[in-house]
Amino acid sequence: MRRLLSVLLALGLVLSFSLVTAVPALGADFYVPSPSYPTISSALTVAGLGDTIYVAAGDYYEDIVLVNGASVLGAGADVTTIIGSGTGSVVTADGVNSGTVFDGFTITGGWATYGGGMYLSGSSLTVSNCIFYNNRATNNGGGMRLITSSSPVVTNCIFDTNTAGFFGGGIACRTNSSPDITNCTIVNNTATGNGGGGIYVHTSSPNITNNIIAGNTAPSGGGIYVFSYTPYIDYNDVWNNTGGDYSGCSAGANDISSDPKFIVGDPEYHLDPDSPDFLDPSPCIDAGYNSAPSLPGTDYEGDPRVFDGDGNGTATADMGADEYYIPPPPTPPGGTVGGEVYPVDKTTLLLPWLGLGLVLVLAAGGLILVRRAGRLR
Ligand SMILES: [Ca+2]
Ligand SMILES: [Ca+2]
Repeated sequence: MRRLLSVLLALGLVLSFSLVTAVPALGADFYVPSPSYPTISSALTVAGLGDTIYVAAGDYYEDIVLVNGASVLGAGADVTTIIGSGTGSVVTADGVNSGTVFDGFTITGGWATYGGGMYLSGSSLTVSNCIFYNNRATNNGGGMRLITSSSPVVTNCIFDTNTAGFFGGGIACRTNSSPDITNCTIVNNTATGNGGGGIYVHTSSPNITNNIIAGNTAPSGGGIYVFSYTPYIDYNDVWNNTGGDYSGCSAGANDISSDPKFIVGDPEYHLDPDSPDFLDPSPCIDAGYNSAPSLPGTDYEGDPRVFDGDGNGTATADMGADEYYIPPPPTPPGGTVGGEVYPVDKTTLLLPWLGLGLVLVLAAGGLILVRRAGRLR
């Protein structure tokens, strides 16, 4: 009887183990492209809560629909591009909650009535380190449109050369959508029909902090256009927007309006430090707010944020997607350099002496043998 019980118990254990292993693990990783998942969309059809889709560098010709809880991570906006079909939004998020991350892509080629690059409805995910370039909306939200209580974190993103027929060339926030728009570079976007070349706000209260909003165009409020509500606006550089920098709102107490001095011809809008003399650096270096809502811990290329870019001894966040960063000099090999003591690699120092010691021991041993041999003769 006892033996029978043991067998049954063992069988039960095997069965329960089989059942456990048959269920896909929560938090699975998917890789695109791969034989099973050649496109991002093919991975999104099976991914769910807690999963992560890793997308390798390359160009992907598709429109994608995000799913709640499945993060989609590109290899970086400079090498991973989603090129939309031109018949709708490139990226759609409907009911995608916080905890979901969309990061590291260039989004281009979108053409939709609303939200050419990205369309968010009731979605509050994190959108970070992305470039929205050359997307179009015939109505509003050329780069991105948010509606129905969408309050995502939008950080370290570049909105460049997106257009809308009416409102919000770069971003349109509507119907209780209150995102944190922090450390973004919003440039050269256009709203042709009405307001908000850079950002359009309607019945929403976004936090707009540490951004560069420059060179955008609209008939009214070329930089930021607010139809109603009072968004939090501070520590931005809002400059040279055709149709006015602000409409329906005022500049934040710490906003500036100066040429951000990007490195000329750089599509990723790095801030020019005017090195090596630093006489006329970008005014956005160390001009941001360290307590900005959802301040990212790095910039869009992975440089640490916050960094003391002006060398005054106080580390302060920059405005825009780039943080000006000087990597530390490589650590020299052990020893004393220029009066500063660096950590000494004891092994490197001891090795030559060990070698010399071995030679001496062998020489002494040889000498003894020769002497002994001499005595024996
Ligand atoms: Ca800084
Ligand atoms: Ca940087």
